[in-house]
Amino acid sequence: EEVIFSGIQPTGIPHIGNYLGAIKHWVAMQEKPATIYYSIVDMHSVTIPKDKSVLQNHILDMTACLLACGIDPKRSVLFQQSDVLEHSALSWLLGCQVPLNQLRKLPQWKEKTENLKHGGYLGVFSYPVLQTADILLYKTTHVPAGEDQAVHLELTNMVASLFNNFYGVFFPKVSLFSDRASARIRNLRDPTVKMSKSKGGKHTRIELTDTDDQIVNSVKKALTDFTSEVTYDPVNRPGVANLIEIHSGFTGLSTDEICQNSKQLDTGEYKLVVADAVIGAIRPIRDEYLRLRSDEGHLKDILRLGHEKAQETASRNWNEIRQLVGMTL
Ligand code: AQP
Repeated sequence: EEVIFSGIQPTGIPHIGNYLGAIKHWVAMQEKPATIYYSIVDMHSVTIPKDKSVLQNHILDMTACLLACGIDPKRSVLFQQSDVLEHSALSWLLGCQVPLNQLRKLPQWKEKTENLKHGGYLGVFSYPVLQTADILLYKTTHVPAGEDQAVHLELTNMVASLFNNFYGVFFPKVSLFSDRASARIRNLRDPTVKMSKSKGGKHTRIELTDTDDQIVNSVKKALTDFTSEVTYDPVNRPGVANLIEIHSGFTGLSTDEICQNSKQLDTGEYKLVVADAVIGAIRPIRDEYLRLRSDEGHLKDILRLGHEKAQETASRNWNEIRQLVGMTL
């Protein structure tokens, strides 16, 4: 049986990178005959602590956004990670078999600790282990996520086989489902880094709730280069390639088709075509978000229902894991 799991941090309104790299596929996967879990991973988001009300609002924002994008709570179990304590329990157990050198190698850790005198935080260091537990707790077989997650999935499979080898086969092999073309949308002002919810200022990203004007403005300000033709060359023209990938993600056109169709345009004119495609796709999401966000009671009900369903599987699997390990008498 196919089990799909993926998570997103409540660290702000999701941007078009989150949408094209992950959420779009989450929605599409609901057509499959699979059991599906989508988690708002608040435990991960507290690796960078924030005010209490900020986190609360971000959780509700994310819930409303995911529903507005088409996550259907009847098809998918949509839940808040910290509601299910077994994530932390399994994380501990798996962490006991994770070699530190594997974690030290991960790009995430290197980036976030570079300038810290005290050497960095334990939560940031071990968060890939918690992520591994998130996935394995539901005996997941497929994870739809951006390409940046490939190294973490490798770790997940490594940890799963360490466990399986020692305690007996329990966890299945996990595959990453990632769409190459839109797997890594870049920061609009600096196409050498990825678009991010919490890093980078104004006009570096397009959020799913941006107004039409904000979208046009951000696309117009996107960093390109001094060549006026529209060509797809991610190595030498990363800014233009990023716009083409965004355009492709929202229209389904291939990068070749886009370049063919844009032969008469310079990059300035092409930006307006891209902005139009983004606006067309985002407007209904934004409208639905605003409608849903005004009813917090409804959002909380959906998370409560998701918790009940996720908890059922989590409790059952955790119990079996405890038996395998010898923790039940
Ligand atoms: N730029 C991106 N392009 C494609 N996919 C992306 N994802 C993130 N950024 C891009 C995918 O979105 C999903 C959710 O990500 P997350 O919330 O767990 O955290 P993140 O990867 O750290 O994303 P952000 O937007 O950069 O958040 P912050 O700023 O909080 O760190 C994942 O599937 C990810 O692959």
